[in-house]
Amino acid sequence: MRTKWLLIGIGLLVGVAAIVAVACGDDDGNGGDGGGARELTATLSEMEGSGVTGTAVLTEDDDGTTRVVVSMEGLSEGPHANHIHHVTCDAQGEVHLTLEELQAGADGRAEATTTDFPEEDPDRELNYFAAGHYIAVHDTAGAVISCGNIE
Ligand SMILES: [Cu+2]
Repeated sequence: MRTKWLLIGIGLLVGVAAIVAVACGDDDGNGGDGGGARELTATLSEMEGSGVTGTAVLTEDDDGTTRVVVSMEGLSEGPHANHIHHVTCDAQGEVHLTLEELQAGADGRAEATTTDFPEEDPDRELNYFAAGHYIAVHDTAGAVISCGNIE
């Protein structure tokens, strides 16, 4: 009988230790600045086997608006539209903002930086994009060939 209770006690201790370990590992990586996020990222994955992948980094510009740098590879040569959309890649919401066009060279790579958020856009601060937005890159027909949620 004593052995049984001892085993239950050890089991409880191991369980509590596991919960504490998980809780302490929950670091969102945004740093301890106490304000909002200072950098957001999106990892863009290929859609429909396009082979197009990349990253987007959103940071706060000096004037308080958002700077968006999109870097892609695997693109067909030429221009590619890309946007910040509402909601998520799975939900495929409407366009919030058209980003600077990506111009892919023969190597399929392209990078575009957007800094000029329109004055009339009330939602141009970095924190606005911290939840519920994604970046989509399109082919010339408008189909989404790469997508990543901003987080
Ligand atoms: Cu789009």
